[in-house]
Amino acid sequence: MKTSLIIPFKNEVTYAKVTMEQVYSYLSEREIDFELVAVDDSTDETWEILQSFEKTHKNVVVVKGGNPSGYGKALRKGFSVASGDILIPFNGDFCDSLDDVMLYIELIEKGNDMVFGSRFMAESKVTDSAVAKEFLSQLGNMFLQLLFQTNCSDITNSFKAYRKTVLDEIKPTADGYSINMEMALKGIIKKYQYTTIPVVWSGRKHGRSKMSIIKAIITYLSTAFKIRFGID
Ligand SMILES: Nc1nc2c(ncn2[C@@H]2O[C@H](COP(=O)(O)OP(=O)(O)OP(=O)(O)O)[C@@H](O)[C@H]2O)c(=O)[nH]1
Ligand SMILES: [Mg+2]
Repeated sequence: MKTSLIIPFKNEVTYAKVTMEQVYSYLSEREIDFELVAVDDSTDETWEILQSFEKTHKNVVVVKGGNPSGYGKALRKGFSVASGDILIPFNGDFCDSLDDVMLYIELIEKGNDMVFGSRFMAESKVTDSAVAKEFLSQLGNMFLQLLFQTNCSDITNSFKAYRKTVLDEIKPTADGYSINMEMALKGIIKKYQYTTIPVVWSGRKHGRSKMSIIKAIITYLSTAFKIRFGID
């Protein structure tokens, strides 16, 4: 099966080259059938870095996101141009693990429709996280577990794998970060086969977060209730 990694970038001038190079060489060395889809909404030099990477590498697609920009819009744009059978959002600030990408691919190939990575399992390895943000995230995810009766302890994590056919059926609509929970929760409700594994996650070391916590909490809560009670 071919795997597309969808990598969103917004003003990640310190990460763009490093992330693309490391992901590309890791997957090439393992002879994975893959493509990298970078979706950019930057006002710094990130776009130029990505374009020059695209010119010198096979199986790399670099596209612009939406106007106005949004994380969810960027992922949807990436999904729409991706040619893989497995779609994996992978953060441009390189907080996710490539070894976990390999596990995701294996688990989808073994028959799962979706694979969720959790930062909150006993075997998860989380470093450099902002304590307050991690606490709120864990609390919010416990609430989601109860509301949706799922054993996934990290619904809001972006780093998951989906069969393309699942996302074609779900047709996510969120423009912001809540797209991650939208896809997972709608997939759970539609009874797709999924499994959750502990992941290795390390927080941003350069640049700035693009997420506003207050805005995210409000959007996450309203998205969760709408999905739970079928309001569209
Ligand atoms: N294309 C695009 N990418 C975005 C947008 N918003 C965020 N991103 C990227 O999505 C990824 C995740 O965003 P982050 O800002 O790291 O969010 P976060 O992980 O919650 O915040 P940190 O903990 O500070 O890393 C990064 O690679 C961003 O550059 C957007 O509107 N458009
Ligand atoms: Mg980040």
